[in-house]
Parts: sequence; C-alpha cells; structure tokens
Amino acid sequence: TEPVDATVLTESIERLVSEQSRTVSGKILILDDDEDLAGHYRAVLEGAGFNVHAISNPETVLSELSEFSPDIMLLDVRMGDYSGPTVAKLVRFDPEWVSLPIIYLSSEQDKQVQLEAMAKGADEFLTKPVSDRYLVRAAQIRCYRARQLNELLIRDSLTSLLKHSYIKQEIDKEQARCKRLSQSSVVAMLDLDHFKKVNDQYGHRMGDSVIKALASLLRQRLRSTDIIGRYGGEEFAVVLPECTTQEGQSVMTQICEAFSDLSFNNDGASLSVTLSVGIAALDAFESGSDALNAADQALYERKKGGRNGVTI
Ligand code: GH3
Ligand code: MG
Ligand code: MG
Ligand code: MG
Repeated sequence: TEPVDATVLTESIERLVSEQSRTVSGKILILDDDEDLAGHYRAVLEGAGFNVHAISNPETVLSELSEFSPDIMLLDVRMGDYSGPTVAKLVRFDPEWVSLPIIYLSSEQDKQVQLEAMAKGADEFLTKPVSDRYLVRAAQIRCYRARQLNELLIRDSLTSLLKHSYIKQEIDKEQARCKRLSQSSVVAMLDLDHFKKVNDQYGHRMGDSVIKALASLLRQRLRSTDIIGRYGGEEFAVVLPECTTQEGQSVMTQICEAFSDLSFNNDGASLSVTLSVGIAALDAFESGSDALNAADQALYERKKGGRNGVTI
C-alpha cells in the first residue's frame, strides 16, 4: 500500500477530532458575581447547544456542583469577599471534582497573578474580554476532553460497563429518586454460575469472552434508561427505573434464557453458561445499599435453589 503522507494524515485526524468535539453538548457551571456578564456567557453558550447553569454566590458552589454535575466550570477570579482561586482550591478538596476542568474567566492581565491562580487547581486562564466564538470553542474542546476522560474513569475496560463505585452511586441516586416520587424501581444482582469451572476447564481468555458476551446481551436487551454495571469479577448490577419487581423478574428471566442459549466455542468443543439473578424493589428500602443487600440475599437463595434464573 501507498505510504500515507504525514500532513494528510494529520489533517484528517484533526478534522475528525474537530468535528466530534464541535458536536459535543456538555453541561457548564458558571460562577461569576457579575450577573449580567454571567447571563451573557450563558446566552452565548446555550446558543451553541450547551446546558448552562449560572450562579453568583461562591458559598453555594459545592451544593450546586453536586446538584448540576457539570462537565466543566467557568470561574470568575474576583468576587467580593471571595476569590476564584479559593473556590478552585475548595472544589479540588472534594474527590468527586478532582478532574473537573476549571477555567478562569477574568480581566486579570498580570501573568504572575494568573499563574498563582492556576496553581490552586485550575486548568486554563481565559482573559476577558473573550470573544463569543473563542468561548464556545474553548468550552467545546474542554467538554469533549472531559467526557473522554470521564468515560475512561467510570467504565470497566473489559466490558465498558460502569465500574463498581459508579454503579453503586447510580443505585443510590435511583433509590432516592424513586422513593421521592413514590415510583417503583428495581435493582438486580447477577452472578455467573460455576464460573470457576469455566476458567479452569477452558482458560481465563474464554472466561473473559463469556463475561463480555453477557455485557453485550445486557446492553442489547435492556432499555437505554436502564443502568448496567460490572459489580465485581463475574458479578453485575443492573438498575431498572420505573419497573415493578414482577416486570423486573420477567425481563431478567428472558435474559437468563437468552444467555443460556448462547454457545461458546472452544477448540471444537462448545460450552454454555448460565447465570443467577436476585432482584429487589429499590423503593422498599431506606437506602440503595439496603436494597442491594436484599438483591444479594435473593441471589444467594437462587444459588442454593438451583441457579439459572431469577429470585425476588
Ligand atoms: P457460583 O455458581 O456459586 O457463583 O460459582 P462460581 O464458580 O462462579 O463461584 P465464584 O463466584 O466464587 O467464582 C468466581 C470466579 O470468577 C472466580 C474468578 O476466578 C472468576 N473471575 C472473576 N473475575 C474474572 C475475570 O475478569 N475474568 C475471568 N476469566 N474470570 C474471572
Ligand atoms: Mg467578578
Ligand atoms: Mg461471584
Ligand atoms: Mg459465580
């Protein structure tokens, strides 16, 4: 094949990244004590498709962050009694926000002051006045990158499902939500049956492909609003919002059947694997972890009672 010209390759990669990042629509929190200015930025960024929340009181920043959960934050430097750098430092104390891109927007021209402000934990310094186009593009690039990094952070590399701590967070969130709205939602715990044998008899790589196959099946069969996580090695947790235990049992039973129908081939031999599921109603418990324990208990009962199926 023809060698690819480096400039052509570079240009096409840049075009691809640029197109992808231009279509990103992230969530932006703006903290600026000048409400008119914040309103202007909000209008500009909303015009470019962003979901923007503008606040003017630095004291509320942590609660606003957890309420709104932005992809990036735009931060003013001088705000009455508070300084942007102090806010940046405060935000960085919270492990949840260690990787949140913080971008100062300030008329501060002194490079030394800018550097000191950056040292408190921010990522970029934009000097006011900032053109609308520049602001939009900077936000797109930062949001795109933040999303990419966040995916790496929260997803398991083998299955691309949510990692343990993130699925636990989602379970807690959904438990609180459905309880508040008096709706019923379900949590399910899944565990592959006799999986040690699969590894022992067919090897770890075969084991990995069985785990991946279950992850794909779950993605295919569940609704886009359902949340799927890899809870541990060969254990999975699933959140089914707006779903009764009977509906949950029926959906998960179909998944168990479809999974046991799969056949995995290995050196001419073919193998099938089953899975056991325990489910519980999220709204019947006082916390997400109580509901999860109940689902785990149901799973344990299913393991004792013959595996390959669902127990409430
Ligand atoms: P049970 O039906 O009672 O669940 O039996 P089990 O053999 O599945 O028992 P257990 O849950 O104790 O064993 C889990 C096994 O899963 C042990 C471990 O080697 C294997 N495992 C965990 N994570 C992975 C992984 O990422 N890849 C592979 N191939 N195997 C894994
Ligand atoms: Mg100000
Ligand atoms: Mg297990
Ligand atoms: Mg198992």
